[in-house]
Amino acid sequence: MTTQNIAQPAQPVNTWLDCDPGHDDAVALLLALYLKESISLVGISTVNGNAPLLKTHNNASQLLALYRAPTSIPLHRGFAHPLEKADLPPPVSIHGDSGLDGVKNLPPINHPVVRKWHDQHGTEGATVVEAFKNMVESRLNEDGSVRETVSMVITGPCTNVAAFKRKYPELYESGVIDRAVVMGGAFDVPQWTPYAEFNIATDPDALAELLTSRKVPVVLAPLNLTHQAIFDEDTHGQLLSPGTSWQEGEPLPEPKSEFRESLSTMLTFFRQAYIDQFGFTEGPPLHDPLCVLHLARPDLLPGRWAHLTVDTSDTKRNGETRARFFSPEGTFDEWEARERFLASDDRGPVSNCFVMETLDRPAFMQVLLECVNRAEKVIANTPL
Ligand SMILES: [Ca+2]
Repeated sequence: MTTQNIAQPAQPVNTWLDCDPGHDDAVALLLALYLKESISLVGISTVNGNAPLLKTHNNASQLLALYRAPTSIPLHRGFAHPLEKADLPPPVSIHGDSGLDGVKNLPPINHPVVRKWHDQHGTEGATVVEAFKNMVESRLNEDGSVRETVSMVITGPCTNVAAFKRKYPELYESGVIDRAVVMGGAFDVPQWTPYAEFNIATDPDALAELLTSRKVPVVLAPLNLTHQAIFDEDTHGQLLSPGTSWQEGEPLPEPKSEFRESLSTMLTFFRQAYIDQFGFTEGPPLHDPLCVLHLARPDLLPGRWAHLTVDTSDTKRNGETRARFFSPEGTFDEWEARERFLASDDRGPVSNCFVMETLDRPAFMQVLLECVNRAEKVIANTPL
């Protein structure tokens, strides 16, 4: 595959990745770093979710070292607890005790490069709100006009971004943040609680906060979509050893590099967790990377504009997402649908969310494998 097969937007989309790594967050981070012609990663933050904050922040630091991320990208520590509700127990069964179990060749937490990432912005936590403030203010002109926009990608609970919106609502809606792309929610499919998907169940009040905006749409990657993003055995064979012909039923090829072994063991752990936990045998769903893919290739992820609500009641339905759809299926950028969102006001129903519904899976797998190729080259030339 050549770079021509990956989208060539006029210029890369400024992107902030707010995550809780997490095996699928790890893949999202890989795409955000290596889809350089489409994505310009301006910042990263961590949040409580797949594991407690202490661990998700460790994992992010280790992954950034593994991927040889440019140290000019800031990594901020976010919130250790949801906005209002009590902590849910982390899903140890899916991601293991560390939140990122089973990954071979991950640089250890005491490695100097990992420590540098880890301690980059102090150890106090929740400084992320001020980081978002600076990120927005630095892109506003003195007269309040917008110099450049940033898309927020949220692949864990929405706590950090919602806390920013609560403290600085004018900055959240200043026009700098053009959308909040959220992995979460589900509609009539099995989920974490009988009613709610994990990210949203963890902090429903945070998503509810984002959904009150009339200026910043939420772009949602619900389970209905992400369960189409299966990392299958054929792709796994290509990941381990590109160009090798591999037939179903044969043992997977040997990894061509330590980096490919890292990713393979990461996704093998995730695959087994899905088998053990859900009886999901066709391969693990790569939920979080679809939020990054949306920014690079919105054409691969059509959906519909909707009015989304989330249940914040003190009942068993807490965290349940419900959508009323307003548009025919199309892509996020289609003019009429965007106008429908932008023209909405207090007099009637408001489309506050674009729900992504369908994935071009083969194209996504090609994008993923291309990012692996690119990262492998950089890693080979950049000793830790
Ligand atoms: Ca996640």
